Amino acid sequence: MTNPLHDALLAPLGASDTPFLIRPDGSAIDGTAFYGMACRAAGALAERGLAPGDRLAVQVEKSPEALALYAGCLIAGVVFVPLNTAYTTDEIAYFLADATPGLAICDPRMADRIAALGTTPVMTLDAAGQGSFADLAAGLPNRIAPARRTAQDIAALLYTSGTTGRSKGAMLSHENLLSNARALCDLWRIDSDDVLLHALPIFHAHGLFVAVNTTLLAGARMIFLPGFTVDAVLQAMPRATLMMGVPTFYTRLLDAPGFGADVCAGMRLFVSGSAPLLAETHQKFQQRTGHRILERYGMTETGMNTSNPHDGERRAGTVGFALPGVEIAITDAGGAPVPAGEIGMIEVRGPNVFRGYWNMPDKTAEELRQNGFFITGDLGRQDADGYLHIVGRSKDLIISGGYNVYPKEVESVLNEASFVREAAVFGVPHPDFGEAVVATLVVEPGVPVDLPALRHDMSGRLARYKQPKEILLTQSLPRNTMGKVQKNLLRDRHRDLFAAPVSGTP
Ligand code: MCA
Ligand code: AMP
Repeated sequence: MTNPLHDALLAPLGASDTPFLIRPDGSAIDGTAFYGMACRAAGALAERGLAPGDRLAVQVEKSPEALALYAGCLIAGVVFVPLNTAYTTDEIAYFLADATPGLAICDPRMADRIAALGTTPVMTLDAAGQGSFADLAAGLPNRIAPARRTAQDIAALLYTSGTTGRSKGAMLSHENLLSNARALCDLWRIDSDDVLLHALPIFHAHGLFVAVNTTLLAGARMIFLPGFTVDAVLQAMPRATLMMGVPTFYTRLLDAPGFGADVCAGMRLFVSGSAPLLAETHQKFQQRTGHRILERYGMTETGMNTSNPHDGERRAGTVGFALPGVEIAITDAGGAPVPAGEIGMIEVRGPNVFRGYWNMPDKTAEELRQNGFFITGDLGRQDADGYLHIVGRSKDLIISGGYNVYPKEVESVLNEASFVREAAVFGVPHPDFGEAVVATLVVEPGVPVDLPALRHDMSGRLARYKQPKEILLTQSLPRNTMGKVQKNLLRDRHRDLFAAPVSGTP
């Protein structure tokens, strides 16, 4: 192989005249046309001086052209660095300084602000696939020789939020991505007859690698929606066979009166992940549609680790078994395996485990053991039949609608307000997002409280989904004898803040 991901995922498209991407209006882009778009993108990166191993930062709306940027990077050997479209300029500044990309491609609305950072040359691509990058690519050849890459070369750098508030770039190799796509195609029986209903964002591992790489490897096709809306998904579902989503997708569908077995008649598989799927949602979904959602478990650093079976029992409230080739260990504080059935830290080893954090050897050493096991920060246990149950997290993390929020990052921004003596950020149950971000502030005596100003400040600095859905004021925070804020008590105290009837109740 000269370039593992190109050869396995993209080269077959170059000779395919069947549809690959289907737009919401039903118009299609066939394999050859998409391969041409990817080659032109690769050519444009070379024109801009990017060489194999250089990074490309991308913050653009979802579109076929945006996906062609990813494919173009694979062809050019350029490391793809996708960024959430919700990130503010402040957040982007950090990623550009850390990844030092040779080019940033962004929506025209962000271009001036990103250019003003002065760190990175900027080109544009809008939601319709237009912009200065598209103009440059348009005139270039439909074919280009793929750059030589080895299985260990880095294909993508994906940022995950860090417990200390600083995001970490997970380096993912060709082998990481390809081995995971192979395991999933096999396990979920994805083949060229499949039509994936793609409504996830393509700047995270779920929508990009789990969904797109498996579709490419299987020679399948995708109905490519710009985002998730219940109406668009209901409209497209009768033409699809497979959907992957976060739990919020499924609870929102269950809330839609038009959703039921009829719409799902052509579907063969629904997959859920990125956040816990309530057993209740699993059961309601089965009652309403006859389908048992297949839940799986993964991380940015590892891709997918475990999955419920395609053919055997899909057990609600569990994430199934280790993928073929992947090992799971449940360990105690010292890293030794706990007795069978007991709760411990979930550790993962296999060809899916990333190459380390970009520029952060110390963080890598903390989380990736010498023996190859990655310490996930998730707590779990295996039941008597071997199904893995995720029972909690040792990391202080909130997962809201499938997006990760590290409280520390939000607390740092809140603590800067003059009237805030101390902030504590935690997650509480939310009927739509699973968990919602809540902040409790201890107020500085004598300083006037100005919540609108605080919210305004946050909106320039933190992506919308990280901003607290509720801000509460308090006299003091509960602490343990060591002086540490007891977030579990705060969570318990405020767990009914967003209480509402469970989604999907008939
Ligand atoms: C939007 N908002 C959110 C979220 N999304 N707030 C909290 N959590 C969120 N996830 C904000 C909006 O800015 C808006 O704020 C308000 O909430 C309502 O927005 P709404 O229109 O309802 O949101 P939406 O645009 O419909 O988005 C909801 C969504 C989206 C479709 C669930 O969040 C989504 O696509 N999530 C998928 C995330 C994902 O792909 N995760 C995979 C990570 P306001 O009203 O104040 O303006 S990869 C991963 O975790 C690993 C590898 C794995 O295992 O998969
Ligand atoms: P990320 O850092 O965005 O890749 O998020 C990874 C985290 O999402 C994992 O460490 C888990 O805490 C969580 N996660 C992913 N899938 C599931 C699942 N099926 N059930 C519970 N948590 C999950």
